Amino acid sequence: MTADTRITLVRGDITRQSVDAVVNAANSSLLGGGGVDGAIHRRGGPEILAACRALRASHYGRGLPTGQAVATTAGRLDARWVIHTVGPVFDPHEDRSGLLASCHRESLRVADELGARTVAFPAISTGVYRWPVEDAARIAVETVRATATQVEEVRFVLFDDRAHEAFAARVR
Ligand code: AR6
Repeated sequence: MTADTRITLVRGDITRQSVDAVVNAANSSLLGGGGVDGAIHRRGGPEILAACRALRASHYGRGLPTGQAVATTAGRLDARWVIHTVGPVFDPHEDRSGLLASCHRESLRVADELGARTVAFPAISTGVYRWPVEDAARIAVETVRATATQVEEVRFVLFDDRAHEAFAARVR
């Protein structure tokens, strides 16, 4: 981040945020799933899935690799773009924290390319992908702080109290 970047926290639903870009905790198929991904596609409507399918056909026939990020329209969300990134599945026997950091760094890089100034992130990998939320919060906040970006507000949108507390402990 730069001196002008603010990190803010909200407890709530990421699909209800008014921001330039919403980050999606996707999977490499880009074809939707449960959790945040399901919620974004449900509320954002079929335009997002159509854009994901087009991206698959043009660039990601083998899927979007873990740690990378790519943008589509935000459909009916109150945002201009959805930035899809693929978090790592937590593995207690292998340190994949570099990939989780990469999701945040790459999402901010894509946001900068788009000119997005406000970006909402969910707690990537902490649901279906089982990453312990306290550790994910540490990685997410440290990575945002270490990344040079033109984004003015990075808003972490946390779905439950535990995630909110984990992020609050890192941002305070
Ligand atoms: N707004 C904000 N946060 C949410 C919302 C919401 N509407 N819904 C869930 N969360 P997950 P992952 C929280 O499982 O672990 C999908 O099937 C949730 O409580 O969405 O990266 C994809 O297609 C948790 O803290 O993402 C992939 O297959 C966090 O968002 C896979 O899940 C992330 O949970 C990705 O797993």
